[in-house]
Amino acid sequence: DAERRWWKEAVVYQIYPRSFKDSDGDGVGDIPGIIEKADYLADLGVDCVWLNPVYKSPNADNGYDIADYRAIMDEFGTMEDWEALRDALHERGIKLIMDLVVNHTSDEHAWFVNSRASADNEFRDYYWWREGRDPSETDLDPDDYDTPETVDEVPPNDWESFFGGPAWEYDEGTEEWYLHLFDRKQPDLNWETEAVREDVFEMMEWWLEKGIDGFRMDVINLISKPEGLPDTDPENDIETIDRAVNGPKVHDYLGEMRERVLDPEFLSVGEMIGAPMPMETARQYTTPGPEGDGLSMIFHFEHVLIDRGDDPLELVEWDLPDLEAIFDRWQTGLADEGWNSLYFNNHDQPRQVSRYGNDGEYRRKSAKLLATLLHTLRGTPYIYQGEELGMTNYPFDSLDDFRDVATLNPIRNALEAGEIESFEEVKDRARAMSRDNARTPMQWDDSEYAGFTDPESTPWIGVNPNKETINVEAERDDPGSVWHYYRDLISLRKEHDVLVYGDYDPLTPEHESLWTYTRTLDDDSLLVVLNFGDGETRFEPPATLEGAKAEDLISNYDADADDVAGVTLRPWEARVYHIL
Ligand code: TEU
Repeated sequence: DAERRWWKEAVVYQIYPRSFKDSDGDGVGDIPGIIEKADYLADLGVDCVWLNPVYKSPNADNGYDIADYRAIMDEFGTMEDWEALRDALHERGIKLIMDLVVNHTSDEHAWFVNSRASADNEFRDYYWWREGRDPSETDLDPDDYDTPETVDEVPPNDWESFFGGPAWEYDEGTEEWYLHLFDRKQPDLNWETEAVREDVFEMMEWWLEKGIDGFRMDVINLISKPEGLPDTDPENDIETIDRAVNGPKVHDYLGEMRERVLDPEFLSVGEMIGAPMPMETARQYTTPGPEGDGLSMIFHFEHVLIDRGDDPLELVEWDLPDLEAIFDRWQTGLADEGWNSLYFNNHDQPRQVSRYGNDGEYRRKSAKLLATLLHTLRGTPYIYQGEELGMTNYPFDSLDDFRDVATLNPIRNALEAGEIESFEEVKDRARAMSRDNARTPMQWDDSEYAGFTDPESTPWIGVNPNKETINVEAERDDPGSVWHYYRDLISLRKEHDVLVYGDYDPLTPEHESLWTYTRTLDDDSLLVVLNFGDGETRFEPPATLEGAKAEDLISNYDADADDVAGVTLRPWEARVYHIL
């Protein structure tokens, strides 16, 4: 049996402070706003909060561009506010993990300001500075880059930023280029430099001493870059992402971090972009030290890339067996070593009910089915703010409605390059995939700005008009709501060890609308039956369970079976049987 850990038993609630609750009427959420809602979190029953970045930042990427790791962003409050939040959560028995963004900093961080000041200062090697190349030695065209006219060179390699455009920026002061895998205002730190690692570890210790319970580590599998920074190789399908992920020294760096600052009692969850990831690599990241890197768990991307193509504006079709196969691979792959995280939503993903469910007629049913899945698989469930209300995607109508660089940059580039003529051409796709879907304000009530901010102010991004019906107040008043269902699921995990530690065995992996499985721990076993779709589906239990005495643990329809028998499932029906 797996070793017991609080973070295996926990349900984590993710807060995107900019969009959670504004306490001072400037249209931007803040830390005092979160404190006002601490009782809300306790009522829901969550065990831990993951706070998106609240550090000092010019906000080129909403706080993922950090200018000072030990200061709080003015818009969000002060360090005293942060300490009060920590205490408010801890007093309610809720742990707190912070976002650790150390693949890159802001270009306004003192390290980078110093680094770019001259070619020979002690901070130069904190970042990736390289000379440009002679265009004749490459396939690259100098006209594609933002350099002064007199500079006839192309970047050190052909990598592209994940937000569109080149991953290198020319610096006129020192006539070299710096690497930025994300926005140009997010230069990549050079982890080969020992002082960088030292500074990062000290900063982590500083926060841990302030009493936090762990970290969510932003794109942590990007910190080691491949030797020589080789070009991509499109002929062999090797793109920037393939060059950049899981580099040769990533396990060394994480091993050092584990020895220096991590402790198995902390929740450490590494965000690992790129997919698919070899299961061997996943196990190495999540196996306790010294055999493994000692992270508690990782966020992989396979299931959230299921509808994405190679082009940033391409959406592709998928079906249930594809989705289940991804989860089955991870459930099986980390069954004996490592641990899974379970999520469909976060601040980078469209709303789950609009993407994997049905946000029309079956919004509530499908929201509950998806919740049932994530809370009954083996791993630690993550709830993203508003998910517990069944919040949906936003009806974006024009380019002006978006705020996110990851949506805006590729569309602007495509318009500029003449690849598309108008926004209308990509509107449906942008609507379906934009990260801004997750970032519209939390819907607390049905008032003008959903109780997120003062009616006199202007929220930084639009409030979803469906706040009229989808909001905390309405959900809490209705015992049949999505909110109550989440609360029930969270408390079930506390009552049934099998939900946390039990083995997972899929029963219908090829079925186009059924996803069914058992969870088993010693003599205790559960049967989970999910009908993924708007139609009815017949479920016949396997011979081993046929006729077994059972009780319904939870369901999104009225169900009261006393044994396991064939049943016609209604649209988006989810049932969890406890086998007696
Ligand atoms: O995201 C990593 C990341 O690359 C994707 O989730 C990204 O949002 C997507 O590919 C763009 O379409 C992390 C953070 O979660 C994200 O908010 C930051 O923007 C990013 O790192 C850079 O720090």
